[in-house]
Amino acid sequence: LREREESGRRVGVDTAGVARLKGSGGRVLVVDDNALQAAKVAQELALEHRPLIEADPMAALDAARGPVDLMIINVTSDGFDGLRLIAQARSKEPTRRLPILALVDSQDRPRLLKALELGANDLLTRPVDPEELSARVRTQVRRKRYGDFLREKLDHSLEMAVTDALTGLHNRRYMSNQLQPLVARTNRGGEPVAVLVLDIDHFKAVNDGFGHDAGDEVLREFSVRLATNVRAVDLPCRFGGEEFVVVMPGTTLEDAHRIAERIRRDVGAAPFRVMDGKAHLNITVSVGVAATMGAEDTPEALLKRADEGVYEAKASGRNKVVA
Ligand code: GH3
Ligand code: MG
Ligand code: MG
Ligand code: MG
Repeated sequence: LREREESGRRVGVDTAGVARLKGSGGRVLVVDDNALQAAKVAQELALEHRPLIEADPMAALDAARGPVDLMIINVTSDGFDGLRLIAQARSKEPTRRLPILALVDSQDRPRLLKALELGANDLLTRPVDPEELSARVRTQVRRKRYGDFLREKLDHSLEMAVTDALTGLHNRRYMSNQLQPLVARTNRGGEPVAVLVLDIDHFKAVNDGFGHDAGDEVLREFSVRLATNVRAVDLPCRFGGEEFVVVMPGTTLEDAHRIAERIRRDVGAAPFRVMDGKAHLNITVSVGVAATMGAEDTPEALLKRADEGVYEAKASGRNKVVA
């Protein structure tokens, strides 16, 4: 009875300090309603890891969505179905890839095999041998850490591949990838797509007069004003140099023109503060606007028309929007 009462409680063993000392400590969720067995396992783990005991499988599944590196699940419990818990953890994110050790009786071949079949990464047999526990847990925690590391690196690389390093806006590659399917959808009878091409006026004079770093600061501040003046659905990108593009899904030429005008005004409204306030520069921008026409339009043709707008704006005195 006492064991049952205890089992309902969640017992956290505070070993964060020890784990940090050793560097590689994992957060290990021990899912077991056998309180004595769970406490023994946790105590053993606490030498190197941060164990947490959970007697209830639903609460465990919930906890496993948090910062956990490994679950040890008792699959021989009378109180809950450990095999079912493995299946549930494997069936959806974010526990799909979470390492699982199944705690099982070595003679219980059917459950042992079932646990592996459902996706347990390894087994622990009862009674638990401390050295075996330590070795198997360490292997799983290492694997998990390395997997997390690779995934983070991959996410970062993917992000970098579509981001402009100077401004944090999307880059030209990303813009092209997004524009292609949008124009294709328009051609199948979908809503229109508009683009803006923006080119900062006399930008070379900024570099020549105040240095390349001041030029970079202008590009960053310009990006902020650009991004804050478009809608959430719009995609502001740095096309290269001092040239920017905004892709506007579901936008008519008239609406795009209005937004372009708003951007042009905001850029010219207040000087750009650069070099820690040592200089305040009046910046203007020329903008070309185009929207999809007919069913045969292409991203290249669309951008070319917007580019012609920029050329016209430059030729007629700059600081203008031309559709
Ligand atoms: P216009 O009004 O006709 O557009 O004149 P402009 O001076 O803006 O145009 P131009 O194409 O002659 O000059 C663009 C300059 O932008 C030249 C180039 O050195 C500079 N530039 C391109 N990329 C960067 C960058 O990343 N940082 C800085 N600081 N300057 C850049
Ligand atoms: Mg240019
Ligand atoms: Mg130019
Ligand atoms: Mg320019």
